[in-house]
Amino acid sequence: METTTNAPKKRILSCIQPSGIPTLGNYLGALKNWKTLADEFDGAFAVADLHAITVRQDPAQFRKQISDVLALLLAIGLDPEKSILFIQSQVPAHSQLAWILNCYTQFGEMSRMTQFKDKSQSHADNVNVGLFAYPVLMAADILLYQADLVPVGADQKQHLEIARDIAQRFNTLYSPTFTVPEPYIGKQGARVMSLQDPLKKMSKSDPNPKSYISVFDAPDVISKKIKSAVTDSEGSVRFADGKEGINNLMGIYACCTGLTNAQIEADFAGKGYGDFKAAVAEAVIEELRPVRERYTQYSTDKAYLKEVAAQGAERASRVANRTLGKVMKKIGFVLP
Ligand code: AQP
Repeated sequence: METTTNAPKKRILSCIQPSGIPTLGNYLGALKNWKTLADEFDGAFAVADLHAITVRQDPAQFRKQISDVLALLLAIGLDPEKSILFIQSQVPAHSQLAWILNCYTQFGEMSRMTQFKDKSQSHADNVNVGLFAYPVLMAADILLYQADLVPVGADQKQHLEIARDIAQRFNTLYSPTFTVPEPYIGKQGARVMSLQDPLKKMSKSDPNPKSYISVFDAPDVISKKIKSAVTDSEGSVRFADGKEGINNLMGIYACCTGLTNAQIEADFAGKGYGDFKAAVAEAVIEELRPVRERYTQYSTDKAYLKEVAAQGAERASRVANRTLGKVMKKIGFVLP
């Protein structure tokens, strides 16, 4: 007789900061795969606005960015009936658990975080405690939902390690409370580099807008930015050390077209960078076109966005509060 297993799907949690308009880097490196993840797993996807205030944000712009990123999650095809889509600050359990976990995290282990070292250099005028404690808030995000899996890029690996250490520490001190999350290494997303300095990753908070393509950039803006991308003086389209600008454009082109580097090199043999950049621009425009069109629909429907956020916050709170309640009880807090 055939047996069927009804094992529950694993939970996966992924967040994006509304610290600017998401870039082609965020899209190719993360967002493009979220729809597939949502189909395969029990997905929770958050607009991580609490994380974004580690850097100063203009209030009016910040409000718009939060709502735009929520509209973008819908535009990439996430279904709010199926996945939990929410805005982090609308679920108070994140801040509550983060404070508690701060008291179970050592200053020494946090001091080793390389992202803190990097970010405190790039924001030397505002090295706040939040920037330092950022990985603990990220641990709270993950542990509240008992996430089995967290998609992580190279720059977030250290932070996931901390989340695992905190979970194991708490489970050992009290009793099993948190699922210890595993990194999810899925289909390799591209690591997209800055168009102006290809040794740096493309970032939405880069002060130079020519360094990134935003997912909402109009086609002519995309063309202009790619045209002015830094390359080299060799003039041949090939992937090689020392050709970081071209390597980056080849990576972007490969991600949008599905071609391999060898195929790209063959297609552009004997052609100059002008032709190649035009082809890259065309591929990026076509890749982002449907996302931009759907985003335009969702972002103007404020009532719907509000409803999605409210429903998401309610579903997220139900899960998060269950975990928070357990934690508080184990520590010895007097629950209401
Ligand atoms: N350049 C990139 N290439 C590939 N993936 C990238 N991601 C970010 N930049 C690139 C991935 O996007 C997801 C969401 O990132 P985030 O908004 O949470 O934070 P981030 O990594 O700090 O992104 P930014 O754009 O660089 O933001 P700012 O400028 O505010 O620091 C993550 O999965 C990330 O790996």
